Amino acid sequence: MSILGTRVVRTEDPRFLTTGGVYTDDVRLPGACHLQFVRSTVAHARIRSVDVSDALQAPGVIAAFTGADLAGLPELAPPVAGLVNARMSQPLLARDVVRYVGEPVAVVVTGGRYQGEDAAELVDVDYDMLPPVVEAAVAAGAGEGTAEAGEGTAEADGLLFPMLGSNIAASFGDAAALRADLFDGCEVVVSRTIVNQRVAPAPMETRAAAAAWGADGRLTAWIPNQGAQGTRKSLADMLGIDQAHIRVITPDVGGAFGAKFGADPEHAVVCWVARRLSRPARWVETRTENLIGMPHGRAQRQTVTIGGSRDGTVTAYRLEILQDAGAYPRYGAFLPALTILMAPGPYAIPRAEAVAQSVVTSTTPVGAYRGAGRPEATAAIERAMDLFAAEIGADPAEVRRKNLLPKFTEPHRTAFGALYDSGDYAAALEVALTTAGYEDLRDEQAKRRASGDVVQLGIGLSCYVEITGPGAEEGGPRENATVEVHPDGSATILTGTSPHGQGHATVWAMLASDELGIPVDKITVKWGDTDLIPEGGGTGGSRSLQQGGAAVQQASRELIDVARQRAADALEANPADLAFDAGSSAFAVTGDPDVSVPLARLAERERLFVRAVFTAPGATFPFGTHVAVVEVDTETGKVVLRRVITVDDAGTVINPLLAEGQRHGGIAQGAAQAFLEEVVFDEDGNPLTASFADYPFLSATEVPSFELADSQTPTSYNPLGAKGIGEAGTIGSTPAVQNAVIDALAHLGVRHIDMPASPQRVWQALRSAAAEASGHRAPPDPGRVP
Ligand code: MCN
Repeated sequence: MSILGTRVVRTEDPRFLTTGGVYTDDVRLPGACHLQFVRSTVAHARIRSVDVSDALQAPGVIAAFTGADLAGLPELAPPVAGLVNARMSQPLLARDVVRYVGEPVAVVVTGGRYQGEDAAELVDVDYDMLPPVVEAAVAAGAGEGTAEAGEGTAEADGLLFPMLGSNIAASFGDAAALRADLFDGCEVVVSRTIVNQRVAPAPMETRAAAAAWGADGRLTAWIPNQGAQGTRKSLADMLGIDQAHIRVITPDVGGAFGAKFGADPEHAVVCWVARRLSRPARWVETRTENLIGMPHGRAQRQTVTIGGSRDGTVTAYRLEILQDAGAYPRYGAFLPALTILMAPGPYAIPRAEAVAQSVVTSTTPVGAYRGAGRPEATAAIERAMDLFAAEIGADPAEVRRKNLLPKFTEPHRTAFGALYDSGDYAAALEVALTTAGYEDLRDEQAKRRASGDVVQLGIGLSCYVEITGPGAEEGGPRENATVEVHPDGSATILTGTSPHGQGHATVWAMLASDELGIPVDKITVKWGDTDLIPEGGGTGGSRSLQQGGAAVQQASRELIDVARQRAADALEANPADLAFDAGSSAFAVTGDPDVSVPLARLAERERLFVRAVFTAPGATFPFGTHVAVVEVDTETGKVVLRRVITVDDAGTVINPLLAEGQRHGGIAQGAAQAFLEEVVFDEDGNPLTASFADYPFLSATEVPSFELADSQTPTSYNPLGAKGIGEAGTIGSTPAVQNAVIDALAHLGVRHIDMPASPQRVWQALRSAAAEASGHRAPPDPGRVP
């Protein structure tokens, strides 16, 4: 009987729960020196000088380096060449100009671990202040007509890279070509600018690195990452050396959430220092450094316009995006491309268009963060659907029901070029509503409204479709796996994916076990060592099971083919007369089961392994519906999340325990964006959320037990029938919770509250609505302080 689809418990956990993991900071590296970065304390300034002479006298200091020392090294180039302005690259240590608070300016190297913090204080950086550009909208407008701006004047105009004449890092679509007649014929048109705020990935393990150069001139770098092979490439690019000279090892990773792909300038500096000083070097950042230095997520301002008829049919939708890319374009600058791709979501909207601009600002760079571009698309369309429903006085569930794409089993091409593989969006909505007891919830809400209860009930919906496993590889996205059977009856799997909480060691073993009949606990899964596994796409975009898992299955099947020939030789039989029985993990002659040979025995004389590459025809499109139920105190503005009910259809589920764990984590993370988390800068570009005292994140006490309904619509894009589940939670839950908060207050005239729906924002929205109802203007919003 197959173990696929069963709740096999994580084989990873006994180690984590007993001896604990081995994180980068735990890697033993005798004689290593320690790095402490000196970071910019101002958002935008020209560097007049950096004086490290006092720091060099401090106890334990071995060396100190500035941007000038690294002048010969390449810079960190923006990703996605051709789409993002390649000239907005980041020097490994700032040279002439700093562009955000936290930017590495110098590095102090010490023998003892904690000596660097004091020594770094002694580094004297003389800044010539330049005006910071904190707001993306201001950044977008700066530099118009100053293409040939002279030195100094352009900076005064608010340009981060004056020689480029503009802060625009990337543009998607042509804003000038937006159709003037898009909303013609609509009975109702609603438009609103909404904020998908900047959030911090805040992994439990901050960024770190350890590096040592061998006598052979090769570098070994231990870095927590989402794909050793991608990290090796980033390091090679920044250090200006060939990838063959680098070995990247991935120790245990304490959370990544999209933010540990590739490598950051700090990682490259650690490697450079180790070479320069001819001794191992290591670095681990503090929580504050992490909150201001690790690329943030989201950071979009969206203008949604939605139009249709009073019967609830949506006929036109427009999405205009302003992406804050932060000081140096990272993946954040490119993410609007994914937002646009998924703009219409699961709906059949006859006319839809979307455009975006990414701009640089004097703030921490923005990167990929769980969902990366897709949660922003869902948030926009789901808020728009509710705005439209409110305008026509319709039930939000009814409006969605009316506009969802009908069930399809053949791929469906959207107007934005996405090829949805399979979907039944209406079924997901109905299952979610039934599981939630939607009608009863509406009754309860009506009662509370009628009685004027101080605590009102809100019900929020979010229907989504997302893209998982996208890839630009020619021929289709792919991943490799090697499966080897050993003579002692155990097996080893090498994978190009890089789990950091997703449980691949368990599931990859399940997939091989299912084919080979070797027990899960006798299968070891290895990843994250570029010498052992030179190629691999890593873990991100919820690609791992559908490509990496499929490769494991494929390699296992091909291994049986290889073994069959050896079994035929051993048994002196015709290969075609042999049957492999996974139950006993042995080949036997058909009709004569006593003539058999165990699989493991076939590995005795010669190694028995197969490396396979699985290539997918394309990305897959998981979908679902989330329902959130909140209580909102209308006197204090406090939001309490009461229930979250979700349908997350990721095709065939291989291990429900792990898939549910992924949903739980994602839902919590997404909900936190809706009512809690926000990275805030003041008008000078100073980060105000630089510690966990100021940057709140969700704990188990703020969330209810999640109610997960099952739904599995297999995809034909891989033999497993699986789509990705790793990001679904963050995509569905955020708009559901936000919509629920607003829904609780809809009868009081509230139409929108930007995230996070903090007590202050909720209270302010109630006050504005009350003032509007009584014909008075509300006093101005006291500000976007969380
Ligand atoms: N799975 C399954 N059946 C399916 C789909 C998935 O059983 N139909 C299982 C898989 O076998 C795997 C897990 O669910 O064990 C997730 O698989 P998949 O959806 O392929 O996603 P990835 O493994 O590629 O994970 C990436 C995704 C992303 S992009 C982010 S960001 C993220 C996330 O996973 N960051 C995480 N989950 C995280 N979980 C933890 N603990 N920490 C992070 O940093």
